[in-house]
Amino acid sequence: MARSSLVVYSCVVIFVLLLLAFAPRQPNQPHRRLKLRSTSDLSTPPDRGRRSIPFDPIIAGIERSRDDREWERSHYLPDGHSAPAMEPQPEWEGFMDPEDYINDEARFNVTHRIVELFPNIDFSPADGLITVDELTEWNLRQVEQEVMHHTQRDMELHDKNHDGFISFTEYEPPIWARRLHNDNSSDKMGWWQEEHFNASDVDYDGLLNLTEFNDFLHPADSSNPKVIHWLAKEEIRERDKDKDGKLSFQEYFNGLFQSIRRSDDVHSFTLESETSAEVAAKMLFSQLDSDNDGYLSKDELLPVIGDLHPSERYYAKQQAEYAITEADTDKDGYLSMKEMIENPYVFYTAVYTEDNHYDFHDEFR
Ligand SMILES: *[C@@H]1O[C@H](CO)[C@@H](O)[C@H](O)[C@H]1NC(C)=O
Ligand SMILES: *[C@@H]1O[C@H](CO)[C@@H](O)[C@H](O)[C@H]1NC(C)=O
Ligand SMILES: *[C@@H]1O[C@H](CO)[C@@H](O)[C@H](O)[C@H]1NC(C)=O
Ligand SMILES: *[C@@H]1O[C@H](CO)[C@@H](O)[C@H](O)[C@H]1NC(C)=O
Ligand SMILES: [Ca+2]
Ligand SMILES: [Ca+2]
Repeated sequence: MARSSLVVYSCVVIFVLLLLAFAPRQPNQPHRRLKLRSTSDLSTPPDRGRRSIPFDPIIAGIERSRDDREWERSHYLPDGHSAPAMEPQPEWEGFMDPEDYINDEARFNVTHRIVELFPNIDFSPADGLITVDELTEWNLRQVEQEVMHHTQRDMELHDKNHDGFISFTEYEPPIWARRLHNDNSSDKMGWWQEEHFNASDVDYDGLLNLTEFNDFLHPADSSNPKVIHWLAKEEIRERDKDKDGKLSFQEYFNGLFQSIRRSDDVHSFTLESETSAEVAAKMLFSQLDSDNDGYLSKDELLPVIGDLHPSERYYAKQQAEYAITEADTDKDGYLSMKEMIENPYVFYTAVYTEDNHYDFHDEFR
């Protein structure tokens, strides 16, 4: 008797524990611990394992200084060059673990932070409501600062003679790219090769300054037309099986078409059947083939370069749209300050993973 009730009791306990473990996640969960994003691994190819864009510049600053310390530890900095010192010592520097600072509500009060940041995001127009475009601009500014900071560090690493410029001989491609370059097949990857370097060199002086080097590392975000043209040429080179310098419909269909990512989903038919995929592909092909010669040239690919290589703006907008759907309680399409304050974890713990998919950190310590 006693034993069977013990069994029943144990089953109930296990059942409740399972329920708790698999309970639906609630974005509004109070007392959720804020986490810093993990250090990005700079040696992986671009576009893999993207981090979310930091919403709050204070948190971005903490992460940056933590990443810098880790970076200094893992790279040898010659003749006493150290990373540039941070601006005036911020408050969180006094904490052993900066994560404790952002979780110390008396010091880092998320409500106060939202009240403080709101007017900087709500600027066009400043009407007390945040639109997708306003939040996209905000996200973009945050991520551009982060990207430029990484470029600066990369520059220190590659600029062997410390003249503030990168020459092609100074530049060493990442390890994963070097392996592809050593491949003897005729379609060697063009990334990080001399042509890519030259395209980034706006003033043809054979050296890349910080802006040019940033374009070199992030061609899709470049405003330099030479870089965008190089990207288009590289797209052709990768798919051009018969090496005639342009893409036939088959060359475009087997690869390039599938890689196009757009908000007005050109692939919406493709799930239905093979035939309609081909119809959708043909429609886009004839739109792009502006001289109607039945082939796509480098210039004809320019309109879809942004869809083949999503820019930071693309991700900034995606993250803005996501945040607004999550926090827009009254469903008017805008964020009010009240909605943001009531849904702080949408902004403070969302972690971006690939392909429109967001997760919430749900660690409770
Ligand atoms: C954070 O600020 C809000 C608004 O001023 C306040 O109600 C709340 O008590 C603060 N939290 C803490 C832990 O101080
Ligand atoms: C590539 O070519 C070089 C010289 O042309 C040769 O030494 C090397 O072994 C080749 N590598 C491979 C993987 O075929
Ligand atoms: C890159 O430009 C340099 C001159 O700055 C030139 O000597 C070199 O041939 C160019 N390389 C390519 C692959 O275009
Ligand atoms: C790099 O050079 C380009 C072209 O000369 C210039 O427009 C840009 O402002 C320079 N960037 C920096 C950081 O000096
Ligand atoms: Ca061809
Ligand atoms: Ca709203």
